[in-house]
Amino acid sequence: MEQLLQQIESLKAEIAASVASSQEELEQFRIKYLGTKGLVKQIMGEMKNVPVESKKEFGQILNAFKQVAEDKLAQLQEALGETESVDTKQDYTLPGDTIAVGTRHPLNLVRNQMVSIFKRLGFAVAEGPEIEDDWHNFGAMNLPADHPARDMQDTFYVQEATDASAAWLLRTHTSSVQARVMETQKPPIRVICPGRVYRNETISARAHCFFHQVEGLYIDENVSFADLKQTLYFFVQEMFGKEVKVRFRPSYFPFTEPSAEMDISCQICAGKGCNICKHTGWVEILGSGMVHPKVLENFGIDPEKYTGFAFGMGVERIAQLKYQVNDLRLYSQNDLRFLQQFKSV
Ligand code: 2NM
Repeated sequence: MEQLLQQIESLKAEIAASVASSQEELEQFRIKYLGTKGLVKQIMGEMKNVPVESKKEFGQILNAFKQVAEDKLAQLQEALGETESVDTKQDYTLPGDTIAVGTRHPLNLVRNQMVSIFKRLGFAVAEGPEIEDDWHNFGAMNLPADHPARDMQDTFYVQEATDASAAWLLRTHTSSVQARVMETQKPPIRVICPGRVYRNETISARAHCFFHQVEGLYIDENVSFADLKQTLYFFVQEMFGKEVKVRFRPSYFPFTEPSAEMDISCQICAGKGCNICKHTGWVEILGSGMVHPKVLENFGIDPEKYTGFAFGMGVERIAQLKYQVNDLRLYSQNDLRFLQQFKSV
């Protein structure tokens, strides 16, 4: 009995001096003192050898001993929990977890920029269907029935017809949207039409069966070719910077007269000569002209009273010059190594 009391006292001292610097050490402490084969249980087993008159007193001593072990376990657990949480879980000075954010498609970035420049000049935005009838895509645009653009080789027909004017097709330019604007609105008209267009081309680095356009149309009294030039000059300066040089070359489109194409100084080599500009220092970026009187007449707009200019350009081309994209296919392959380079929103 005396021996047992001494053992309890020394174990209490041992418990008081115990430390646990990890969950493992804490568990070892629990097993040693409070486990099913632990010291507390072992000493409680000695109860049967204690004389009857001492049982009550010894029982109290044992309970107090067990309490000491349990209190210490709780204390060690709390201490360990606190240090652990400070180290990892609740350190508010740690940097936050990064969330993967998507990127805008380069064609959308450039399209948005183009649209916002023309909006500042007072242009409204119009959109229309990608499946069109022959009239809105070709007929109204002064493309004669035998024009090569109408050929199966160039145009995707959704539904052919013996009478060409009854055919359905994938629009080959967004002029079809401008046709719908002229059909429903009276001058003054000032719109841009961004959108996807389709042409039956073999896919390569330089050609694709679909691409994106922004076309513009401005009809009012006294709209001149000088207005056309100044509008487009403003656009490229906003798009590429004040240093950009421009030149206009005479051209031909069935829906404009006169017609012109506009070149800008090469944005890749600054005019020194490279593959993109074929060593000329100039790159073509758009077609334009004064709206053909027949086109105006098709929509009941009097060409004696009103004049207009129109232009069309490819978003892929502008994006190529801005981001040096040398293969058109990159725009539609969804390769994340390409797309993730465009971080701006
Ligand atoms: C171009 C080039 C020149 C154009 C003409 C018209 C409309 F509707 F007024 F007839 N819309 N777009 C046009 C003119 C488009 O793209 C190269």
